[in-house]
Amino acid sequence: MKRKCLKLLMILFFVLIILTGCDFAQKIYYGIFPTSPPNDQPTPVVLEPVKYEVTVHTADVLYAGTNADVFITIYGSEGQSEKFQLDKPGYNDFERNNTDLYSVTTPDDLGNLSHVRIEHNDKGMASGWKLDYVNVRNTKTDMAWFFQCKRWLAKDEEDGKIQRTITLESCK
Ligand SMILES: [Ca+2]
Repeated sequence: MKRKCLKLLMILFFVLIILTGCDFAQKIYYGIFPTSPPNDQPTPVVLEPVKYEVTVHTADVLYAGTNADVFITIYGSEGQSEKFQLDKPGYNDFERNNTDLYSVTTPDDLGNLSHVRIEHNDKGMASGWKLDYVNVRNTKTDMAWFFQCKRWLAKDEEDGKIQRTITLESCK
């Protein structure tokens, strides 16, 4: 009985010292009763969706417009987007000398953009398309990247390609 009391008193004594913030007592206490090991589980990745504003300008030359379906994939230092179709329902997209605005959302920020891949599916009559430029703006940071092309995406023009990879310096 006496021993139990003594133990209890000692514990109370330590608790009191700890509560009063004595370093030495805390060291002894944690020496006897080590705290649980640190939680080494990785912190979960928090995704922050980012909306990109995509501006597409079709060149001002004869037959530059297209009725084919147009797609874009955006590449950056932090990853790439899915392949988005650029289409406004009930609107005739990609006509000669038109500037068309689209909005796409990625699950996370793509970082510093390096290039875009733009392509169409050759659908419809005279589907060749002459693309002037694509501008992509991160609406969260307001950073923008200008991708100049000034080339045909047409099976019967230039090299016959209907997809182009546009960097900040070239359109291939
Ligand atoms: Ca449309």
